[in-house]
Amino acid sequence: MSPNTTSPPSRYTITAALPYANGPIHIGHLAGVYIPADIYARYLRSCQQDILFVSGSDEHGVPITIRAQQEGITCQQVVDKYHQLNKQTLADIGISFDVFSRTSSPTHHETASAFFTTLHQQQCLTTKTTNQYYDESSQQFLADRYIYGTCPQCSYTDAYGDQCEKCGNTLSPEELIHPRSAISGKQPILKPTKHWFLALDKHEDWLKTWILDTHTDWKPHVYGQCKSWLEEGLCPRAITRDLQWGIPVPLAEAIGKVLYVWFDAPIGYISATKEWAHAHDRDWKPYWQDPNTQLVHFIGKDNIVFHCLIFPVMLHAHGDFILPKHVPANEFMNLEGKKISTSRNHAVWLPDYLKQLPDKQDVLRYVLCANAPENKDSDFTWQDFQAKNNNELVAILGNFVHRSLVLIHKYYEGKVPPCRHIDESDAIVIRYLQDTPQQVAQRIEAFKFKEGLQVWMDLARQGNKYLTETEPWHLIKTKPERVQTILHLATQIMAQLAILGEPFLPFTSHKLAAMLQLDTLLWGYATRKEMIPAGTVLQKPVILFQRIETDSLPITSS
Ligand code: B3M
Ligand code: ZN
Repeated sequence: MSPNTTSPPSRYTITAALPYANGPIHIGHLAGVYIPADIYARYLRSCQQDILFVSGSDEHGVPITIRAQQEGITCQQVVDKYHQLNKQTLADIGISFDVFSRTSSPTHHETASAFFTTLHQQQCLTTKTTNQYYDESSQQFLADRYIYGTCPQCSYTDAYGDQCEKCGNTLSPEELIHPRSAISGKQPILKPTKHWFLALDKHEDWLKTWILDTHTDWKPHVYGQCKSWLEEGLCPRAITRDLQWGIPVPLAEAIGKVLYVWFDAPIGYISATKEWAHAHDRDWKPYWQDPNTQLVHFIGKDNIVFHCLIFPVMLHAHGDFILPKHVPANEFMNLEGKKISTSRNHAVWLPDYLKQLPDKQDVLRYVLCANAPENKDSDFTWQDFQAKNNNELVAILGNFVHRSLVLIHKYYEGKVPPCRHIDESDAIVIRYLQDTPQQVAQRIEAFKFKEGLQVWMDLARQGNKYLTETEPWHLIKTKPERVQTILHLATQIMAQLAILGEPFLPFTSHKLAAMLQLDTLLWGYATRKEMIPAGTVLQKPVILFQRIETDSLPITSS
């Protein structure tokens, strides 16, 4: 159901996965999470719904400590650097967060600590003592990634404690032959350590009903992954770690231990909401506690278990929180036929893109949405990027807008002509204008952004076809009244393209709206018969998209 602009607004809390602050954003993150989340948020905003779009940097966890070690700087320096960079580049590509916070913030530390304390007091946690590797020379327990050794399967000598990169075998550290510490290079000893666990097994029953019975509307791959986890049976999950970087476990007996990054990170959505509310003199609670609020998590498929099972268990066990309504996780986007890999630098990094192809934010947004990995993995290639730019954005959208504006300036000095007598070809266009807002809205509400974008682009196609078939340039002498109607309707098509295109290509929509003197991009306005009244003086056309030649394309390192 499309949000009805006359009824009171519905409330939505929209979250986008918190990017790790240990590296820049790449196109896989954008296509999988940030672009779809932004389309959804912008659309609902344009429908005047009460929405809050939150994200922030995920600043804890072992990868950050490893990056700090590699770069010879502190963990805080690592997260400061990448938090700033990611916050800036996401803003530069037009991701319209209401708040982009970070998990090192004091509010987050307090919120996550208090969350743990509540679960502990309500006896939702269990404890267990196990033997784990400990580096005596540096006096610390070693995370799996901090232990190297010989793979028992293929004898590779530099396998990690959680996986052998040579044969792909998943490992636990005790299986490694000749384990060594990545910190000192020495052989670690096994030492007992106590940890706190979230008893997922106790929540299996309601999770099964909640997901398998009431969320049959989730995407098949999301539902399928949940189903297989649930069928395998859930076990208690450790939510504490022996690590020096993170949020200290708020218990006297847990000195030197921190909360597991995947425990604190999703709470980051709540902390960010609190910070936003504080800054805007609003109440954070309705966004997380009012059962009428729709909580929607945008994530990549590797995060499904955390957002569909573990975080809901945390919220439910804590009490007072709503659970996610939708988790429209995406699959992965590959690059030139190969998996994106940050360690092998096989990626298109957002800061590089913005530098090398300035002012082409919407081209990237268009290509990533048109090719989004919504239900299966997809592939990004520079050739396809170029083709979509030249054959669709330039040849269809840009061309239609340019032709229409040039004709209006040529024949009417830029003044929108009135609509006169309507014949069959005009009636087709009018019907198209009546249908399209609802057609695009339905796709966006069903998280079918790719299809929504296509329906939108079809409107520009329809506009081109209309001009080509009616040939106003041949009628101007003989049937000037026909030309008035045609260019009046072409103007309305442009206006609708601006309004309905805003969630997808916001930079372009604003440029187009300026040319049309259109001062609102509210969705409801697109259903008006006359979005741009006759007599409005339009600006001279500016070029919306430039052709991209092969030699100006960046080469992907691989
Ligand atoms: N930091 C991002 C990732 O897995 C991870 C998401 C946290 S969302 C609470 O790539
Ligand atoms: Zn191996």
